[in-house]
Amino acid sequence: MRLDITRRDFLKLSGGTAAMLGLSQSWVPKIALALEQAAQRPPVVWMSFMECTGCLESFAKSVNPSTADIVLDIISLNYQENIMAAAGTQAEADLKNTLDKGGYIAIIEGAIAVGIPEAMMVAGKTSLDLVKEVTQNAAATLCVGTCAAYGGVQAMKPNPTGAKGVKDAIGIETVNVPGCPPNPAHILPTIVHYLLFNKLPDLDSDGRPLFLFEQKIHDNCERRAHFDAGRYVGEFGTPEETLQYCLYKMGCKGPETHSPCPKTLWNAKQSWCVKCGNGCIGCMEPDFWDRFEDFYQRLPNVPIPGFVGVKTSADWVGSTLVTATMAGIGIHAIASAATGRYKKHPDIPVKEVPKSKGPSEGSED
Ligand code: FSX
Ligand code: SF4
Repeated sequence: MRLDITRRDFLKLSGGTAAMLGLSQSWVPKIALALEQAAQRPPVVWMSFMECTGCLESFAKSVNPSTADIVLDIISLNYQENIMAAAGTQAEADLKNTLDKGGYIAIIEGAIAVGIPEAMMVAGKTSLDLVKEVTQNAAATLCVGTCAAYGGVQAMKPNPTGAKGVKDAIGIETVNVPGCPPNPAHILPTIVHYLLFNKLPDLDSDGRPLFLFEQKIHDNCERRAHFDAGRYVGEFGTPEETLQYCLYKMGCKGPETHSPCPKTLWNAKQSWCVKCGNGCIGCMEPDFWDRFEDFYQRLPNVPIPGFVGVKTSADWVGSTLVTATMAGIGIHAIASAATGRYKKHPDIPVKEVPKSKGPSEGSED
């Protein structure tokens, strides 16, 4: 075993990885073994195309394990333009050797210029040619970041270069770990899954590992109880913000974004967007630059749990919950109100919103 990280850190890493993979702690020794056996560390070639290098920045800030631990002990990073030791002809030779041998993991960062290939060139080759070359003999292709996965900011309308994610650009299957930037805590477990089971993880319809991206931000958000109770921040700088009410009205895209951010957290598990007080901008979703164009505009319709078959706005449910609570009726009654049944009963006021001087609950703005 060539691991230089301390045994304590190593077991912590294995334990944390087991949790991320949804495995019991009894898997920790197997994960440890898989990582140890990565003494034949899997060769990795990391290529960057149209992007801002935020993905590598994020990866470079990895802790537990640190970037150095990953690069020196867990994988064999044979080519990465920003952090590799080799340069010039030596670097090109390393790349060619790895590609010729095959069986490596290709990590792609950044979008591919498909419409105008010359818009993105490295050493005289277009990104379209390079991505074909680098993925041709790969055992697996991992797209790191929303740009490589789905096109990202370059593909935003009007998309002048015809930018696309790798799958759409060259028609190969990819494992996508999106995010703008992606979380290093999502990248490593994806690689470990491959080492452990010798196959790619099950993916959702957007190519994301299901063990990470099956649930939505909204499913695990620490402010969810406020959402369900109809308590929202309606404006920054208000008591509702201080009370850390739900950010739905401030444009939070958590109800439509698949990601484990509230569980994995960021920056050595210190925080994440919603905890910092800003709504989720949906950066793990395809086309989020266009689909969620105004990050501070509330989502028009959000499904409310417990209201089977009802899709209504949280504005309306917020006010209805408060009114219904005041009227002493329960959740089923509120569901009935949501389906319109109470419209026949004018005695039950479902739309009146009580005014309060303190932090409002479900207030209309
Ligand atoms: Fe894209 Fe990565 Fe956003 Fe930037 O390289 S996912 S623009 S954080 O850096 O590709
Ligand atoms: Fe959390 Fe956003 Fe959902 Fe509110 S809308 S509970 S802030 S994810």
